[in-house]
Amino acid sequence: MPVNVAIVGPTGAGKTTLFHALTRGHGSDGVGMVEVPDERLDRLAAAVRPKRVVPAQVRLADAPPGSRAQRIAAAREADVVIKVLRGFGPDPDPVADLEGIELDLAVTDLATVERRVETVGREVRAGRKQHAAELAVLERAKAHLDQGRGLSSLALDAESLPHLQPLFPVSAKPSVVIANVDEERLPDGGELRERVGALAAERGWRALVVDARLEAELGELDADDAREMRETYGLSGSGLAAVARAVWAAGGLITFFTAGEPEARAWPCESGSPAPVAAGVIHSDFEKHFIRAEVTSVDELVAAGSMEALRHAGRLRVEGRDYRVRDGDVVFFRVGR
Ligand SMILES: Nc1nc2c(ncn2[C@@H]2O[C@H](COP(=O)(O)OP(=O)(O)OP(=O)(O)O)[C@@H](O)[C@H]2O)c(=O)[nH]1
Ligand SMILES: [Mg+2]
Repeated sequence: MPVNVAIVGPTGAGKTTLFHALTRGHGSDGVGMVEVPDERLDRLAAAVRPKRVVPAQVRLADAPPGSRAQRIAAAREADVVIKVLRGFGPDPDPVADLEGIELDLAVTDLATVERRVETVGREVRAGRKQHAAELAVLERAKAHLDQGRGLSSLALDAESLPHLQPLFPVSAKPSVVIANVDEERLPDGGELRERVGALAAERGWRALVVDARLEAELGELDADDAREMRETYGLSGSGLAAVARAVWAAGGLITFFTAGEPEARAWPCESGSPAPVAAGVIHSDFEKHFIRAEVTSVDELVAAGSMEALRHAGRLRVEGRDYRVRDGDVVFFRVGR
């Protein structure tokens, strides 16, 4: 299952421009794959010299044209939402843009929460007191949403959270905020970045300043020309790479690697997954037929040159089904048939 990412934002904020830049023009019908750059994979590949190198990918959906309901549905299905704000053109007000998106999503969640309040309220009035705590949490959420505020800024403790999660609130989705600026505001977006950054931080989100149109153009150049061009704008790295990494982090994913002769590859995995579940990311049969995992780190593998060399030296750790795969592990899964 790839990680699903949806782009939302006001009309003309540059959503489609960013979509094309991130998918390098390969997206069709508003859906495309985005590679997540990872220097560890680059180092692995340089050491192992496999035939193919496959970075982790996320599936990106552009905001569909047409109805609001469709756009909300796309955001609801996503694991991570990219919120694009207009920071170019006449009178840009990215803070208002972000508040506008938030209001839109809050209104959606309000409808869901209100229906739930009615149902649970009936239960409580009928004397089923075990629902009282749930009702209290729902009422708090409702009051918060009523002010046009999304649920990501509502502080909830570990006991309250489970009462809202089954409603899949779209205003609480992990998000990455992109202030899409024009060239004059590069490299850092100035005070615009500060205001957007503060608002995003209150909600637990990362905010990035990107010139989507420039990034799309840079994507057409070869690496050296792109670097030179970036330097003239004071940019230190690819804005698109930064977006991909921020999405990855927002999704709460860790990365493990496989490194064989045909292929070195980065794989996504939910933090805390047991080894058989991680194996299942590669192939569903691998979970069922899992025998053991042979594990090392990127640094050890780079030093040794191959999994084989480590195996011969007896330096691969052997782990069983209770092992929880960690970020940066390089794994060889032994599977039966
Ligand atoms: N100056 C500048 N213009 C941009 C930038 N990003 C997008 N644009 C322009 O803004 C216009 C709208 O961009 P789109 O990418 O189509 O915006 P959108 O958010 O997809 O718009 P809708 O799908 O209609 O809601 C286009 O003319 C873009 O070329 C940018 O970073 N700087
Ligand atoms: Mg568009």
